[in-house]
Amino acid sequence: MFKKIINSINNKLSAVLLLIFSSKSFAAWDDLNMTEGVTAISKEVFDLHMLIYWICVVIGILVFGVMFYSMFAFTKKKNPTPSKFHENTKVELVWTIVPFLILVLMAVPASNTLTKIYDDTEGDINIQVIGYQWKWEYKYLDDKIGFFSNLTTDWDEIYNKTPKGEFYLEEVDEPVVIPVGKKIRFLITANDVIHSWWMPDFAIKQDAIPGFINTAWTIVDKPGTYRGKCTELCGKNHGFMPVVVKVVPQEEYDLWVISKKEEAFKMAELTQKEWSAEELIERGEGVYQKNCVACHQVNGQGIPPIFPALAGSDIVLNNKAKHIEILMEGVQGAAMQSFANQLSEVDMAAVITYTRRSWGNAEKGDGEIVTPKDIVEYKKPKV
Ligand code: HEC
Ligand SMILES: [Cu+2]
Repeated sequence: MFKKIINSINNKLSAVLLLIFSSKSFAAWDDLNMTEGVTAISKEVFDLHMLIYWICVVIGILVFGVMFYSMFAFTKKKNPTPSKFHENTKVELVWTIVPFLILVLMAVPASNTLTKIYDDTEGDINIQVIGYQWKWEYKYLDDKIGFFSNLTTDWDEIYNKTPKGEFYLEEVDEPVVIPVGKKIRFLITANDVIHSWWMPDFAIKQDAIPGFINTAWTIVDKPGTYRGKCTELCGKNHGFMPVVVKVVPQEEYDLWVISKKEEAFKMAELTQKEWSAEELIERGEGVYQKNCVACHQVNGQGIPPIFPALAGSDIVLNNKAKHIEILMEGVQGAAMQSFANQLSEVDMAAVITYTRRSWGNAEKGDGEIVTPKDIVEYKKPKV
């Protein structure tokens, strides 16, 4: 019933507004408004938003109407002796009860939608979402696949050295992939500080809090790529951890799952391979760009005193063991987190080797390389 009312109010008022404002300057109306999204819930949320918006418009017109009417119709000139209706019980009852009824009227459909949003029963696919400074990790709990999703926008675009691309700050290397028409449940948490996973097209905005798991769910029927962001101020690169979800047909999803599992298998093979310094450095540069430049900068100079320079750092130059340890364990109480779970053995070895051989480090220090096998060795339990 509410839906009908909302829709009819919406249609009629929109039609009226369209007539009034059909000039070009009002064409941007849809851009200013909240997005309608692509799921049943997001559409409900949008309808609620419009219903309450129009209620506010009507109340606004009424209140300001009475106010301006009184101001102009009862000036001192026109009406020298004001009427006295102080403590008029009838008026006071009306202006208490009417707003109360309006609030209750608004609360009914709102609670209805909220109950649907907070349905946290198991999904067809359950994905754990973990916020990090400053990236997202996704773990598909049923298929046991997992990956990190890093920003891919070029740092030159960010620093205004090159023009900004179409999906500036809204593009990642690994989007979340989900099939159409299935119930996806997200279990949202964080690793370091509070983040928030926001996907406007699904009407999901859920805090990611260390030590807590918040849930959200969606069923998307329209294939496509949807973009959102972290929406909790979470530190220096808060603006650089977008959310990208690709919704694909079921068959495509199944293939993707298989390819992800194969990828993991290939990675295991790569770990066993004999790596040359050049191969490691080449791979390491990409790993560094993705995972380290946010703090240590492209040129390895860091932002002292908070983010130390890796160019010329004593650990990077001469202390291979300590270098591995810092990357694997992180530094307690500093923004330098452990990368042990974020990087494969291959990528870990590559990035360490890359930093030991870049920015003149190779010439100043021992220039020793680190291989994937060193990392595997490090991970073995010590006796
Ligand atoms: C979120 C910011 C951040 C990111 C991302 C980051 N680091 Fe760090 N890193 C730090 C901070 C802060 C320190 C200083 C820690 C301390 O207090 O000793 C540090 C220290 C280091 C050190 C020790 C340097 C020295 O001379 O003490 C190395 C080596 C290092 N980082 C390598 C890396 C590599 C390689 C990556 C990418 C895989 C990386 N870091 C990513 C913040 C970061
Ligand atoms: Cu964040």
